[in-house]
Amino acid sequence: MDGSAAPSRTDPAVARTTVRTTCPYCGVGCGIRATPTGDGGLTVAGDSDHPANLGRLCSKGSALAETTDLENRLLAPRIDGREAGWDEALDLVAERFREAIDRHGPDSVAFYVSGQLLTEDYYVANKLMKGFIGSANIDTNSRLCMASSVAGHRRAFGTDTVPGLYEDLEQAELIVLVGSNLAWCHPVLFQRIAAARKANPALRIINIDPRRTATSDIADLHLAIAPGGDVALWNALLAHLADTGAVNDSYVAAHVGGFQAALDAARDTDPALSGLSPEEIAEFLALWSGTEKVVTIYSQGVNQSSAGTDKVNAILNCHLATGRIGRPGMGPFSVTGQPNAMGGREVGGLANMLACHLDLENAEHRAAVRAFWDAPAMPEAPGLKAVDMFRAVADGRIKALWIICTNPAVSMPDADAVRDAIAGCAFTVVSDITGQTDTARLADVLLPATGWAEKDGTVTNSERCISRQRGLLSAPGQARHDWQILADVAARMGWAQAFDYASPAEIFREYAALSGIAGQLGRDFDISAKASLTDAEYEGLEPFHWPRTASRSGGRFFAEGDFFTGDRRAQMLPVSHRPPQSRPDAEFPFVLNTGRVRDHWHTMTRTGKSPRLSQHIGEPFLEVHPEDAARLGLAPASVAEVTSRHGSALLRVLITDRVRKGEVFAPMHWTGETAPSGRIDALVAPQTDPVSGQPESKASVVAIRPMAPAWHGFAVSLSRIAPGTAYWARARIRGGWRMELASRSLPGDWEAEARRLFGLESPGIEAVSMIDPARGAARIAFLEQGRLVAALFADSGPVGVSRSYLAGELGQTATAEILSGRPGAERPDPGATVCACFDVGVNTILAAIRDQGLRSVEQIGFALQAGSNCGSCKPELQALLDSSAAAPATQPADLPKRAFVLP
Ligand SMILES: Nc1nc2c(c(=O)[nH]1)N[C@H]1C(S)=C(S)[C@@H](COP(=O)(O)OP(=O)(O)OC[C@H]3O[C@@H](n4cnc5c(=O)[nH]c(N)nc54)[C@H](O)[C@@H]3O)O[C@H]1N2
Ligand SMILES: Nc1nc2c(c(=O)[nH]1)N[C@H]1C(S)=C(S)[C@@H](COP(=O)(O)OP(=O)(O)OC[C@H]3O[C@@H](n4cnc5c(=O)[nH]c(N)nc54)[C@H](O)[C@@H]3O)O[C@H]1N2
Ligand code: SF4
Ligand SMILES: [Mo]
Repeated sequence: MDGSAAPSRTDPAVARTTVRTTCPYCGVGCGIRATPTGDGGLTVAGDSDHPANLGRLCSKGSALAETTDLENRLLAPRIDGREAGWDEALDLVAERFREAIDRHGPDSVAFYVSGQLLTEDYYVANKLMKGFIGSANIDTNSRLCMASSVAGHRRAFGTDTVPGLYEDLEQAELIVLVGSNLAWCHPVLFQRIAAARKANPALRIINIDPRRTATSDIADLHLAIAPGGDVALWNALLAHLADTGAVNDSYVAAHVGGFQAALDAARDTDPALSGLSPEEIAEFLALWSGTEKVVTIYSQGVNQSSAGTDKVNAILNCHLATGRIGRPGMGPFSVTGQPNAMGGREVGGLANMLACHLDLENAEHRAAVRAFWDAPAMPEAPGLKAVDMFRAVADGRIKALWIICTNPAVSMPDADAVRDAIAGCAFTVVSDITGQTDTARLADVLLPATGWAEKDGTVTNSERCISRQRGLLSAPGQARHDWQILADVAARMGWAQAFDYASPAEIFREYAALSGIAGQLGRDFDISAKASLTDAEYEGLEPFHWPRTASRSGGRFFAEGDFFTGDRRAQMLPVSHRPPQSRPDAEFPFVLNTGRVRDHWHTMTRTGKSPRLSQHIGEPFLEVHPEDAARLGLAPASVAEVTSRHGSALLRVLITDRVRKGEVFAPMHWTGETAPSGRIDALVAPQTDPVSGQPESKASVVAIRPMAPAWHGFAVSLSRIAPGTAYWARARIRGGWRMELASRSLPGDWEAEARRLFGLESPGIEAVSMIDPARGAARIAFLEQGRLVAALFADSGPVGVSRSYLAGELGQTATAEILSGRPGAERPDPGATVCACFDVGVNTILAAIRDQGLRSVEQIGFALQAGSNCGSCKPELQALLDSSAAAPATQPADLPKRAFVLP
């Protein structure tokens, strides 16, 4: 248990001036105006001058101020768990890497980095590994994220170019969202689409996703495709385009190769393999082929597949065949996940790339980069891709591993095996902002990095827009910038001169200069116009789209062809349907799909600190179709035990027809820190796409059965506890934590059990309780001088108390009705939070819809404020309106939280 107060920081040196910076979460890349409050905190608002968001922010961006305090922060280097000075830690890292390289060669070491690094950090890491250590064993979590899009772009365009711009969404007549839950994962882009639809009611929206999501709710057509069915659908489209004369013959003749082979492969594909009905397919084909201005947005439902690269090319084929690319309102649009996923691709963070979109396997490119860096060594073959890298760690080929800004013990497929591999590695270094992650806990050396509000550099968003991130709080404790840490290690390994950077501006200039050479070699990524920025100009750098050269400023690509292939033609690829690698069978009959929720970011090291963001969904869950649930004997809000060939998990059951029969969905966010039995990647198979090496995170096979615990529980506590029950999940609330529990054994003495759980052995803490041993139920509140310090509600089935009421009572003088677990009759129960910004609960919204006759999201905003700030909850508000209209008997929309808020 850990009840100690977080250290605080004051920043008297920082004037309270507003700083323009960029959101550190998703690839939309929203501009933010942040203002230090002088006491170590800050306030944030959307930057109305930033082209990505024009002032909008989503719930996560809006709540950034709740994530920058020093609770959980790593403030000093650690060696084997003890605090150490920087010199000792850096000497040790350099020595152990040098030793491994001398004894076993450069390929015995590896870096695993992240699309959340700034471009300058990333550039230095890549330069150190590829140019100086002389290995290509640097890979990044973008392998789990964007690798299939990168590979698909390179096969079709000759380079990794996103052709279009966000403004295409406003100009399109049809937007197709493939494997993208944009409403929750790129909320500001989703809001731009919602606004575009308002301005142009003719705009049509199609969503292709096996699940019905918040994004599907805006769609005119939701196609619940079979997992991995995408190539079959897009091949059907290509054949239809050819059959109906919709091919742009002159564009194809002038700029595209491979048309006939691609068409032949398409005609050979059975459209039924998409899992869609002939009527659904026909509607899609007619809309797509009949609408010139079409943008196809795609994301992880496409990339995270063992056929990911083929899915990407199947989509690109249709845009190339129609010439619908690089012109206003049309084009394929791969949206990036992380804030600098795109920048990482540009600096060559992947094991098979060099910097500035130059190719590692191209001798001319290699020689150019080597000369520019004056590099002593340069690998000629690609390094290990993420899944293979951790296999090499497991079998001892990698002797020294440096993990920076990512949490692979949680986020890699086969996560238990990855965790064991890291634990068993001869020498592991982890750079993070916190030491409290599943990965950091395994490090031999832990290095404290500065975080978002403290560091300076650039990021590139989904539309090739490069923006500045600017520090506005001082570095806490001894934390240092990632680029500095890397450069310091490089210097200690003997390369001081090549890594003698004084500032991110200096790194950026070097990078921009290298991009000029890339431009001369015929690459797309050229920002050489920025190579001689002064420090002051870098400080004031406005967001800009690449390329930036003497002759070109931003804009779209490929309207006039001019691809980056040898003959300047795009390539259409012959692709065929391949189902996911694991097929359900008698032992593992269900397909497990995984993804994200609205208010959490990956492994929650930041969003998990925010009470606001932790209220929307407080625990890991499993979406199960009602017929499957009935067959499996899974009750609503019970706990399911899910197993695969690789591991197991316990998850809260959410019964919903939003998933297809035989398929289940679970979020990726929970970890050893927040719900140890909810680590979903423990179940995910480490199978990959043969071209991109990207793991198939969306289609593993699993078995499911009820957990049947001895008791279920809900608890609130002022101090942070790890209950140790078979199932537990912990979420931040104001002033403390709330927990969901399930245990396999019934305690002999409930009060003693609860005291142990909360660490409240002191007799000075009074317990009031209601215990029903026959039913296996107990309600116990602990009071210190009348103030509620903790409470446990246990029952034989899922516990029906008001979570929001109990969370609000924590730390307050306890009232008589505290053991009832809900507010007295005079105070209505707001229910689970829907609007995080104004903390408006589902019951409040439903009551207002019913009692005030509200008909629209705007009316709800007017009446309750809900949805009127960031707007991220608007799809859920609409769903509540729809469900109220359909079933006036207060049966709300089937949102995950409904499983946890029992009537
Ligand atoms: N709130 C929030 N936003 C985020 C993030 C976050 O952690 N939280 N992370 C960011 C990052 S790094 C990324 S990469 C993006 C990811 O953004 P998205 O890709 O939009 O999000 P996911 O939920 O991973 O997956 C999208 C959808 O793919 C569907 N899908 C699964 N299998 C298939 C299939 O075979 N075909 C099709 N067509 N669809 C399928 C899933 O049902 C799911 O709804 O989000 C970014 N934004
Ligand atoms: N099953 C399943 N698994 C998935 C996915 C899925 O859809 N399903 N999605 C995959 C995708 S697309 C992605 S992108 C990955 C994401 O997975 P991860 O990258 O592992 O997740 P994060 O929680 O974002 O990890 C970032 C880490 O960096 C730390 N950090 C934050 N800022 C800084 C900084 O400035 N410097 C340093 N050094 N550290 C910092 C954070 O504290 C955190 O520990 O997950 C992948 N895994
Ligand atoms: S959409 Fe939200 S998470 Fe993404 S960049 Fe904008 S504010 Fe940040
Ligand atoms: Mo991602």
